[in-house]
Amino acid sequence: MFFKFTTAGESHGRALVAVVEGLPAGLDVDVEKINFELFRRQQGYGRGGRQKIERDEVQILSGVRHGLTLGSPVALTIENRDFVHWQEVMSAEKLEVEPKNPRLVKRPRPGHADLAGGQKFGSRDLRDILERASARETAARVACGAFAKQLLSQFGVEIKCHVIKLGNIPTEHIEKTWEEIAAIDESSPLRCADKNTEARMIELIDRAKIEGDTLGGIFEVVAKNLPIGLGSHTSWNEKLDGRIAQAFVSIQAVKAVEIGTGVENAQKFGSEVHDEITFTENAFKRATNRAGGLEGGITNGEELRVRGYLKPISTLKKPLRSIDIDTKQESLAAFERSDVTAVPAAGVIGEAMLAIVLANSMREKFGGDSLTEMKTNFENYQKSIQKY
Ligand code: EPS
Repeated sequence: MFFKFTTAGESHGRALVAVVEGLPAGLDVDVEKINFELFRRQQGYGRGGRQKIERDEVQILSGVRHGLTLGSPVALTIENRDFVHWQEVMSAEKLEVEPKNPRLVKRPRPGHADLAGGQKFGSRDLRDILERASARETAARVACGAFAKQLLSQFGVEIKCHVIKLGNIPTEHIEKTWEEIAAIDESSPLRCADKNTEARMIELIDRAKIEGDTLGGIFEVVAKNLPIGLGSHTSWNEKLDGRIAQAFVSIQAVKAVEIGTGVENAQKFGSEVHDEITFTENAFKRATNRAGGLEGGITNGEELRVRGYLKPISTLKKPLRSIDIDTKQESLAAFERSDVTAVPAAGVIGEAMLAIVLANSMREKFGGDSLTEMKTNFENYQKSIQKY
C-alpha cells in the first residue's frame, strides 16, 4: 500500500484515533476542510439523537508542521463527546465496583455483528462487539479521506456524492450530471439532486420512524479529472474496480457496490452497453459513460462513478425476534437509540473511501517523497498521454 490508514476507537469510548501513512511532504493541510467533511458526515434527515451530542472536530497530533505535511505518519484524534455518559461502562481501567447500570447487551440484533462477533470472540457482553462494529468509526475514515482529498485536489481531482435511492424511492435510479450533483446545497436534508423525490423520501423516513423501522438506500460517488491509467489490468489485486469494491463494501451497512451502471448493464446487449470511442479535441474520449470511468480496472479519463447499496440499519426501535445469549430464551433484540437511515452520511463516507483508494493509486503511480517531486512525475506522464 502506498497510502494507508488505520483507525481505532469504540463508539462510546474516549475518542476515535487514526494514523495516515503515505502523504508526500509539503502538502498544505487545511484543518477547516477536514472539519467540514466531518460536519457533512453528521448531517442527513433520519439521523438519531447521538448526532445532537457529537460535534466532530479533528486534532492533528503528528506528521504536520506549520500547516505542511512532513512526509511522516499523520496521527489524528476525534473526541467522542458522548463519552462523558459512558466513562464507567467504557473505562479502559479495571473497575473497583460494578457500575450501577453496566449496560450489558445480551440480546443480539439480527443483521448486526453482535452475535457472530460475540461467538467468534467469546464475549458474554455483546457491547464488546457492537462498540467497534458501530458506524461511529467512519468519522475517523472521513478525516483520513479528507487528507486524501487534499492531496488529490493538488492534481485537480474532485469528488462528490448524492443519494439516488432511499428505501424504494424512486423506482428508477436518479441519474445526474456532475454539475447537477455539485449544485446540491450542503444543507439539503438528504443530499438528493431531485427536490420532489427528496420530499417523498422524507415522508418515507417519517413513516419508518413512526413504525420503529429503518431504511437503506443507494448513494453514488463521482470523481472528476482523474488521469488516465490509475489501476492496472495486469493482476487481480491491481484492478482499481476491485480495490474500490473492497473499500465500499467495508463501509458499515454497505452490502453491494456498482461501477457505472453495472447492474443494469448485466441485463442488456453488448451493443447497448459499451461506450463507443471517439477522438475529439485531440483526445480519446467515450461517447457515453456506462462503464463508470473504468475499463480493465484502469481509469479511462471519464468520470469515475461508483454506487454503494446500504441495507437498512439493523437497530430497530420495534425490534425483531432474537435469543438471549445467556438464557437461550426467545426475546426481542436490544434497542437503545439509533438512526432511521444514514444513506446521506454513507455517501460522504463513500467519498472518503474513494479518495483514499485513489490517493493510493496516485502515490503508486507517481511516487515522490515530496509533493513537488510527485507533481513533476505526474506532469511528465500527462505529456506522454497527450502524445499517445
Ligand atoms: C450506531 C448507532 C448510533 C449512531 C452511530 C452508529 O449511535 P448510538 O448508539 O450512540 O446512538 O448514531 O453513529 C454515530 C455515532 C456516528 O457518529 O455516525 C451503530 O450502532 O452503528
